[in-house]
Amino acid sequence: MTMTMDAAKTAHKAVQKKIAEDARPVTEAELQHYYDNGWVKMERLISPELAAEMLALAKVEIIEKPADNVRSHVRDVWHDVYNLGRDDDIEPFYSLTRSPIIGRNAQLFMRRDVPVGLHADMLAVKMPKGDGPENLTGFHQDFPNFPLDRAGLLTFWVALEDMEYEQGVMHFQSGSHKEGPLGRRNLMEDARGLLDHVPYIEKLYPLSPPMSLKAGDCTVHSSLVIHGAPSNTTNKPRWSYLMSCYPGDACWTGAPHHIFNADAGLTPGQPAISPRFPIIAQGK
Ligand SMILES: O=C(O)CCC(=O)C(=O)O
Repeated sequence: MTMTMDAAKTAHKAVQKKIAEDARPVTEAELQHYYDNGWVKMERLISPELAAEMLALAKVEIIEKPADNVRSHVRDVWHDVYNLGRDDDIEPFYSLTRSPIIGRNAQLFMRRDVPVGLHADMLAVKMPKGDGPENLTGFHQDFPNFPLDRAGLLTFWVALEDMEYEQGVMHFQSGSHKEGPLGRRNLMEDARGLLDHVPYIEKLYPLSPPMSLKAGDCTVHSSLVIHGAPSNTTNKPRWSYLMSCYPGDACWTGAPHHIFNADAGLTPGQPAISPRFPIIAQGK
């Protein structure tokens, strides 16, 4: 039986209340770490229980449903499923992607009180060695892949299950966000990726130490920090869920793009606000 619109709204409200009590605000120390390094680890952004609920649904998406090449892809580096929360109304993804706590955290990371838009969410699962896409994510910046005129875009990368570095937890050239945009590289290109083009970076900005994460922990990274992830060399999948946000004062440059474009109702030179991208924090 299909849910009526009212029933769906009531169901979303209940989950929103649960998430309001579950997700936590960023601390001052975490903000400072992010400003200094371009990334930060936040322990227990969400509870292990909420992460477990999401993991159960992620397993259905990745293991039981075929990749359909529209929102789900088997690539070299992972098996992904796009926009479960943004577009598919699937709880608790729907309410987490719209959580005012996540929105305010993003605004504080962006360092200005502008509206925050959610342009994508995604499961990105590196499979166990020998059992699907497990390859490393080459070093890259995200910013050069977006046709937006200013910085601020960032990603929350949430562990849905405890994971060791060897499963493919992300790493960062700490502080490299201060260099600005360094060029567009394909993240599946090769191990060193962008680093081969800017070798001085490694001398100036150290690679973050190998991290392990507990279910519900996350890393947050700026679109300007150089980052990547090792391949999964273990026999367990890397169950990660990503939410990417952009600053609502950023204008679409008009360059062709699969997310920010005229189909989303955007106009070149105007703020990239569209009904397609939920606004998860209001400007002040
Ligand atoms: O999950 C990964 O391996 C990399 C993710 C990434 O590059 C990103 O979120 O920008």
